[in-house]
Amino acid sequence: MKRRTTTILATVLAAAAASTVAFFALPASAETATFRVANSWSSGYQGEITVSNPSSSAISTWKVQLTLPAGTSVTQAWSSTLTTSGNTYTFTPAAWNGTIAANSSANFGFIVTGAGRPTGCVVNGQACTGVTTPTSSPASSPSTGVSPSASVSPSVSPSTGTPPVNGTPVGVNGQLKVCGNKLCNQYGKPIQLRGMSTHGIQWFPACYTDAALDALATDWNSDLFRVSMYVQEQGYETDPAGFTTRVNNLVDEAEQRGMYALIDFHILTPGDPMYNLERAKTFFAQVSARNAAKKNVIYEIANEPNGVSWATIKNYAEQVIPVIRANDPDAVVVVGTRGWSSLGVSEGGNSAEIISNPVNASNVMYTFHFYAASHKDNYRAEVERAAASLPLFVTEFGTVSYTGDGAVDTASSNAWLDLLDRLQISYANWTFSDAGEGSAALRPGTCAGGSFAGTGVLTESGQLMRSRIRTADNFPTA
Ligand code: IDC
Repeated sequence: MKRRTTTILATVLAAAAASTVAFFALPASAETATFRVANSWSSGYQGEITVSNPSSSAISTWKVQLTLPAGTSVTQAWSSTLTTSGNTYTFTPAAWNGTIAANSSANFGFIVTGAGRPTGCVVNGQACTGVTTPTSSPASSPSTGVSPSASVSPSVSPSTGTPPVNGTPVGVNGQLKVCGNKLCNQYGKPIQLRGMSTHGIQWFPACYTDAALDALATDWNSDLFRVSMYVQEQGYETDPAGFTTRVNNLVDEAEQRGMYALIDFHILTPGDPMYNLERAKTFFAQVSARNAAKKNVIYEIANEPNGVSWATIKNYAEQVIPVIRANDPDAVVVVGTRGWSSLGVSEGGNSAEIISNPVNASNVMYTFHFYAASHKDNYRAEVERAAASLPLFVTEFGTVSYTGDGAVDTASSNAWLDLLDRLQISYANWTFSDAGEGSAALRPGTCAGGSFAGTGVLTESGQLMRSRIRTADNFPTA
């Protein structure tokens, strides 16, 4: 799955060595645009353009026009709006990156089908002229004398991945794969991952520090860390680049500790995943390109669809999954289900609609969520039935009511966890946070206090979950 990172020149410099980058320099004090290949695969590549403003005054907008050779086309773009006319691809700013301050830059990315590199580039109406400079010091001046300061954006460089830490969940299990109705490890043996979910990362940044992740990995023995990136409610839609970076950083934090990271695109209201389809494509193109080399990433493409049919969810999944697969062909993808990921039960349905009409993709699992004080025997019976036919992943559950608050229902929680253990269904508990609600594992004020280990910081829910999660995994290795 690991792809070589290449930075390749456009235009006449296409044959240059992979360690060069093109600066399409304009006259001094005008904008420049830098093209690079952020990632590539057999059928295409991910391109990235940085528009730089080396002048001492802000520019109010930009437009980049690329020409591609026949047989090569741009199929999607992010952080910009794409229009296509013949083989000319015009990129204009997204809502937030039109203005470029003095000595600053804007960045956008796109997916290309076909191998051809751009044969022409125009920035704000002026032809680009390529000048080479070594990538080893991308901020150094090219020979034209136009300062390319801030001309290479760090945002979409693929991460090479950290070697798995011996004896950790990722170190033992390696790259995961769906086999039959189970989640299997690198030895093809079924395993169960047990861990915790963040609360909304927009609200609780102090809960996801190094010390917090250390406690999860070494005190809780957590196998899994779910990163809940809300899309609405002050989440991703307000700052796509910023949230993408935060998610990537948390993926790295989990990897360094040998934990799997479940990247949760936390749609909730509105419940129709199609409302966020373009955002999902943009987000997953970026995180899958950046994290393709890693073994610890699992993608959860829609937290809780609600008020929509299974056909709509399936349609969404079949548009988002190829975006991930283009970059990271072997990663496990988890698909939300109807009725707040209840397999349809909370909206009067059941798993039969999925079993008879599954997502047209391999290596996928289906989401089931429950809140133990609200969802009991009839939901457990449905999970047991569904698990005979579908690979299930409990990417979120609470020990309390579906509001996320109220008292812990210990009997129902234990009945659920016993069932999940028996069926080897992986789970993440809502939430590893100090929110003032019954589902939070940490007492209010814990995160500001900065120490996370032990039972003294835990709520009743936290104590129950830590005791369930920290028991030995005994992952099979042969
Ligand atoms: C809840 C949070 C709460 C927040 C609310 C709205 O616990 O603090 O105000 O979301 O953002 C889910 C959702 C999850 C909910 C959780 C509890 O996936 O976002 O979190 N829940 O209500 N589905 C069922 C329950």
